[in-house]
Amino acid sequence: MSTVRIIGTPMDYGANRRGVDMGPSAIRYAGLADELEAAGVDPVDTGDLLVPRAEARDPDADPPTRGDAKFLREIEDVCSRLATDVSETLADGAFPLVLGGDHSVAIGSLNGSADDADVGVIWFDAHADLNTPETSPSGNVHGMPLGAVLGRGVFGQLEWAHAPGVRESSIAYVGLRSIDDRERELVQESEMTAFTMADIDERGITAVVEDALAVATDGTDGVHVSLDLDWLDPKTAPGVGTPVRGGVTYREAHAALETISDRHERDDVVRSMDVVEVNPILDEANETATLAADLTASAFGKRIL
Ligand code: B3U
Ligand code: MN
Ligand code: MN
Repeated sequence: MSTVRIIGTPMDYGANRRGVDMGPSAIRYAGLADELEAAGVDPVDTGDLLVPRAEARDPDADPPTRGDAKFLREIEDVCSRLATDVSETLADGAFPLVLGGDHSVAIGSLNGSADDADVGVIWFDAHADLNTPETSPSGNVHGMPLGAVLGRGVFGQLEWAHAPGVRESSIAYVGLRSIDDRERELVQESEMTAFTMADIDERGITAVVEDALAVATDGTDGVHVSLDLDWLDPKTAPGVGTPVRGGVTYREAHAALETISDRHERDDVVRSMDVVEVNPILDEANETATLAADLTASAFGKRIL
């Protein structure tokens, strides 16, 4: 039985409002470990990474190049430690499952996963998360994790952020529907593959995810799956920081993650995963965290029969 190491990262420094720091607790409370056992894997919870309190921060401490990314120093601190945990988990032969936190935690998980490997990425998200401090309209780092790992803009000088083992051509977005104007150009000019909600409408979720898997596995040592809960429609997942209408349904989301686990069962392709942006403060009866736990179980092979 494979071991899945759960690494909680209760950080909300990259988000525009508080609450996603409670995501790891909410997902655990929703029964993640039991769900994973039902999926046939052995979950080992290593607890939460220590995230420094915002009050402890010196607002003048950031060098000027970081001025347009809020809390970058704190995010560096957390993501550097997370990267170490993820790469050590892989070295131990276990599977790192990172619970966010806002999506900036993916800078840490991808740096860890791609520490010693070429890693493809499947990015389930309403957003492209490709900004840099230079292009961001908000300064929120949760809109920048892919810009960071690709070393775009100022991130090219930040070793903790840039992950050379992640190549643009090995990244596939699934379900994009909210992109800034500047970001749209960046996506179009890039070598990334972008499947929007329109592609899902037209071709069906399974065909789209199979194509995304083809992109992320081609010439790589494995795939990192990044699941932002705002990928789903807010009717299904109301407890997220930045809801955007028109997302995937409950059934489409399960079908997507089942497609991933079917492929994984055949070829052992998935090496790491994060589940991010669950905000229990904005939720109803922990619905979104429960969904996050269910979807994660589907990704690890839980089936109805
Ligand atoms: N693209 C916008 C909004 C955003 C990105 N990711 C989330 N929101 N969750 C930005 O601020 O970069
Ligand atoms: Mn995101
Ligand atoms: Mn998002």
